[in-house]
Amino acid sequence: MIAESTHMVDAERLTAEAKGILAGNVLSGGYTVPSKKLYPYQWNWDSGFVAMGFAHFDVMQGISEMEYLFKGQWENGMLPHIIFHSKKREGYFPGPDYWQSNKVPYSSKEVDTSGITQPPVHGFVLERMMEIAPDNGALVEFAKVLFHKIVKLHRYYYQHRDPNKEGLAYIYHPWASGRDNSPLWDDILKSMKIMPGDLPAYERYDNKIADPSERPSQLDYDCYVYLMELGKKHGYMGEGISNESPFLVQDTLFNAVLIKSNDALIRMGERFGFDTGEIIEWNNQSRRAYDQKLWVDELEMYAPFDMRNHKHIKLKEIGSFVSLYAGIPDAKRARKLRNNLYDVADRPEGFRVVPSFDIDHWVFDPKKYWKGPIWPQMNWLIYHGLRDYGFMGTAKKVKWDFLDLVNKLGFHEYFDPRVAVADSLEHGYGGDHFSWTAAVVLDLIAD
Ligand code: 2M8
Repeated sequence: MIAESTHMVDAERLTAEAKGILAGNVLSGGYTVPSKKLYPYQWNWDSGFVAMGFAHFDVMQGISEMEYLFKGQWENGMLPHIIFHSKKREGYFPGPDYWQSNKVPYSSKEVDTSGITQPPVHGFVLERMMEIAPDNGALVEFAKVLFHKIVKLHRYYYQHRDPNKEGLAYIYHPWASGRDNSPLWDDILKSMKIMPGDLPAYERYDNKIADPSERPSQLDYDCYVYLMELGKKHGYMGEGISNESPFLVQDTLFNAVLIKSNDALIRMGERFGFDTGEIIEWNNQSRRAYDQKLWVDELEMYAPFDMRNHKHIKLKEIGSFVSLYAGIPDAKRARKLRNNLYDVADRPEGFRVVPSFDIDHWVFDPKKYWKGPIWPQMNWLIYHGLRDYGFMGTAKKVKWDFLDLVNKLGFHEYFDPRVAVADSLEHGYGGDHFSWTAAVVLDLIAD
């Protein structure tokens, strides 16, 4: 047992369970699904965390995870958010038959994929894997190859997702943010004018497999499909999208993750003797642009920028804290960010950290997906950021609140941040036997 403040966590049991979940979610010997029923294919940023989890007990499987993921990389460099290694209809919408990536000339020639991307965690994941398994020669050789594929991915963002050459990449779909139905996107989605006939007929499965009250609404889904149709019309890239998409956002989480992965690539590139000049240039500009453009004084936080409507999305939301992990804020701004977390943790009604959305906002919903619950991989990112800035007390709280939830409620997709409610429940929310939950638990316990 590890005792940390008020938390008692059975580290041995959690470690054994986590390894079992990861191993149990591997398909065809090669790649891992996030959760067998709900998400039956390979997901981009999930697999990053999964590879890191495997590095703790089966490095070759971690390497395989990344190899399978990058089979889906498009010839233009883009790494899609879902890789469909299996052609079977697996009970997930939208599947390969919807995206039709095989009709796009510059898509992957090896596998079918989706047409949008997700936060580029791969650079810092690869570096973390080498920290976990420093003596593994196969991993180092693999890293030397993967390095170039990750650089190609980042080059795609800087060349094709940054029309004004600011150093900040845009996304054109909420799913690419990783935080699908965050209230951040509500105003943009509400402003979208969807006419009868704009959408193909489609059938959701997510709200039949998981509790529909925890999932995004039908209106949200219509907007998601509308944006996918727009992507499809333009081959999922180019000016057609940046000119037409009602959703065009420079996101806090996405760009912080890109910057952190650039940092990792620079360090790895120097170690391997590769030229890192291009990455250093990207990163200097990105770091400056993030800090200058995305900071919003009245929130005392960073906020995403809505490029279509030329304004910040002024809401307090979890993505902003990932800037700490990327080392973006100076000491003063970092303290302001940390104070936001203090504020939540000190509430008399009792909250575990980190809720994914502003607990004082009227749309905060502690049960509903990205509108309030605690997410495993987010706590991992924020824990490391706080630690890097020396905020040890808050960092520990972020780590142990999460481990405590898993210890009590199991390896779920996300969790209720209200202490009294979570303590009265028997399980977490969303999918169970969840891969990134297992991966993050392994890494945090070993930390
Ligand atoms: C969730 O997103 C997918 C679409 O990508 C969905 O709801 O169907 C998000 O939490 C996303 O961040 C995550 O990568 C994915 C798989 O775990 O599920």
